[in-house]
Amino acid sequence: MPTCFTVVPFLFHHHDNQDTVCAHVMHVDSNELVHVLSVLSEIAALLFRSHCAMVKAVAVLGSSEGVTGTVYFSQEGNGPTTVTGTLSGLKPGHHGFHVHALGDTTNGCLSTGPHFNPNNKEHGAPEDENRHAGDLGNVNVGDDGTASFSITDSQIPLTGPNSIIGRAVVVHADPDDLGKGGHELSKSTGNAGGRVACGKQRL
Ligand SMILES: [Cu+2]
Ligand SMILES: [Zn+2]
Repeated sequence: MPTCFTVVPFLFHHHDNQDTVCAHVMHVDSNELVHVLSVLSEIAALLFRSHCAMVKAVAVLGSSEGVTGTVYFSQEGNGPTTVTGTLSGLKPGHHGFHVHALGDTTNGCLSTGPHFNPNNKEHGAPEDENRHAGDLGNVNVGDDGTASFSITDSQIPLTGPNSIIGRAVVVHADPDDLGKGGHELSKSTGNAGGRVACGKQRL
């Protein structure tokens, strides 16, 4: 449950106390009442901004292999991040889809580093407890070579110490085995093969 939705009840929870405050303030002149109300509303606005602000980012994917795509990220307050996007120029089937640690594309997608892994976990599926934060599973590409997808994930915030802004999203040549393929690379990369497209998350 995003903090957003708990702030408003929290304010109302204190309503009884505010009534007492207001009743007390009624004995004072109206200018002071206006002042108190404006301070209260400023506090409410501040709480709303810090807990409910919507942050958005976009990654435009580049590729040396003719793959194109755009991926949008949005997060409200401390809630989960929604990832929506479209890709084209891929071979049909599943393709590993991850946030990698770096936004460096000076050597193509190779320089984006390993999967973003701030908690030192093993590679896994998005729903696993033991997973890299950047493990977003697979995108499914249709026979026409395109994919459009919508993913909701709680481990890829757009603010704070584990923010993914400035890092890169990467699409792989092969399916991600989600850590369960028994390959020597399963627990580190999901054995998802080459990096066919990538782009850096920008505000
Ligand atoms: Cu990857
Ligand atoms: Zn991983």
